[in-house]
Amino acid sequence: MILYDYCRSSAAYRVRIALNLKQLSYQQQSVNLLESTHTGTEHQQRNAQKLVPVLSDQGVHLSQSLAICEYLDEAYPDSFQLVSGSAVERANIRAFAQAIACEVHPLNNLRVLKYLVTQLGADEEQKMQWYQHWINTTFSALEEQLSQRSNSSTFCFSEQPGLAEICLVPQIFNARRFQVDMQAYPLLSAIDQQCQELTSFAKAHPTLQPDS
Ligand SMILES: N[C@@H](CCC(=O)N[C@@H](CS)C(=O)NCC(=O)O)C(=O)O
Repeated sequence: MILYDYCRSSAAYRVRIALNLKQLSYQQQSVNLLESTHTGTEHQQRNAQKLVPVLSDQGVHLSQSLAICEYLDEAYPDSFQLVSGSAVERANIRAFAQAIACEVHPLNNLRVLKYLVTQLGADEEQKMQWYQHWINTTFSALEEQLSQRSNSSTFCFSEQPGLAEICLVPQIFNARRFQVDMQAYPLLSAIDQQCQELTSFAKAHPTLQPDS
């Protein structure tokens, strides 16, 4: 497998964690977002959306990090399952993951931030305000959701991490980069801390990637 990756891409970070949790070996090929390598024709042929990550497996290019994670569970069912439990538990895991991947991340993506600055004239402070606003909106809801759990499991929903933490940990990394006060989110922070202690998460950290 080849992962077309970029160290600080949170969507690619998700897939690195997923591959590590499933103990699937992969090569990494860097697509440098800061040098706009993702907008070139070579990467466009892998993904018409010109985004990372792309996973190449069995001669096919797969895009969209959540679809890739679900693919990995389906194509490699004998390895660790990223979405597991009853139908209700699986729906809860997917909902948590999507709250981050579909509600926060698209609003704070590089191209959106660039558009705010270059087309709409936002300054650095306004860009930061925008970023923090959308993180805080969803993190407040997720913190509240976790505080209402009937059991206080180590991870979001159980004693093992999965798709929910795969989305949460990279988003917290980004939140810290953009100076979001994570003290407001003790439950999310505690889960992040637990994840950092696991090799699968630690190895996927942006600072440890070949292109970092
Ligand atoms: N929903 C997509 C998001 C992919 C995405 O937005 N990737 C970002 C990096 S985290 C990217 O390639 N950004 C390039 C840009 O904004 O120009 C996924 O989950 O894979």
